[in-house]
Amino acid sequence: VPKSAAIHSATVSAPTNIACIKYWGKANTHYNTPINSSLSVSLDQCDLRAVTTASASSSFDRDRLWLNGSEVLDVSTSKRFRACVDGVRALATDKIDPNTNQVLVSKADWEGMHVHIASYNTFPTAAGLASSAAGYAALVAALVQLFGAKESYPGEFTAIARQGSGSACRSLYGGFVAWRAGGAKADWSDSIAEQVADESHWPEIRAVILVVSDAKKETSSTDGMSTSVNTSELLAFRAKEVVPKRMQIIEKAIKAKDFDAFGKVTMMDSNQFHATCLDTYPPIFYMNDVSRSVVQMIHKYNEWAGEIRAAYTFDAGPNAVLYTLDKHVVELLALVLKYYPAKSNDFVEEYVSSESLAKE
Ligand code: 2P0
Repeated sequence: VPKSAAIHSATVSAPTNIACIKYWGKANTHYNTPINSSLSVSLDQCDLRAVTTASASSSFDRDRLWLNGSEVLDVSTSKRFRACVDGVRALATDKIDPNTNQVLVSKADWEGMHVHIASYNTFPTAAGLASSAAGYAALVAALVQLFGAKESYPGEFTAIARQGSGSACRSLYGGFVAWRAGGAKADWSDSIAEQVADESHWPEIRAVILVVSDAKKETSSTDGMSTSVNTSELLAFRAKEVVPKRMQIIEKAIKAKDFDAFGKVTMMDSNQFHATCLDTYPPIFYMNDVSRSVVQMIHKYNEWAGEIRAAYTFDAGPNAVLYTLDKHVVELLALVLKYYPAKSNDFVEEYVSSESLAKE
């Protein structure tokens, strides 16, 4: 292969993440920065990932992207895609042959190449399971490897991923990850993700995902949060008065492995996020009757146990993510399977009219 036609490739995967303290609302739409900090768990032990191959060659005539095998047309003008490709390429370094120490591809060579990106999700796209988070994180991580990119300050790659999709910045790290809202700097370079504790810190924690529906959501997060920022006074109060306190509570709970405190603040923050959706005008409904029955079930379970053994959280869709500890996972799954035995909505009525859970 002549040097000019060589194709350089890197394949990387990134996990989805589920927020315990939610991001909802943009402070700056150009830099895609949030009105409040947020905190999530990266689901890096399970198969909810985006797997992305990034290739570059001077033989490519334009930038192209394939998602789950289908080409996304006109991607090269997409603002989010450009921010990621151009952002990482600006940090490219020379590719050196380790044996001869010769420069195989210089930084200037990278600048002259187009990219081809192929990405696969191992889970339903746009069903409120944070597919864009994994997707943009994998895109940035694959480009970093392809271009041998180096950060000029810690967290710079997360600031690039954030411009693809806000929540994507948190998927670049494993374990428990905070996205600091930032805003002290004019270019928002302080709006970055930081690992609060790594994936080995609290190995007993488990996430159970109840897929209530894998249909595409009706209101995109970007549109929904824009309407919320413009109309919900509760959202403004939440961002300023509530979330800063909750960030402190949850970081302390994670460091101390205090599931009771972690679970309580996670459930309260999910509820407040959905309350701000209801407070949006016109209102946005992401949770449905099945979602609400899961909330009731978890509260009954914790009441019966006399402690918090499971915590629910819901994103921009009806699916429930339950956090629990490994010692309770069998009990929790037995409960879930009892009340949600089949692909039917019949159980909702049965559950709501039933007072028997506590006895069982
Ligand atoms: C979160 N969500 O913190 C919250 C909870 C949904 C509910 O981040 O416009 O897809 O691409 O920055 O990141 C969804 O918003 O929005 C989200 P953009 P994103 O996980």
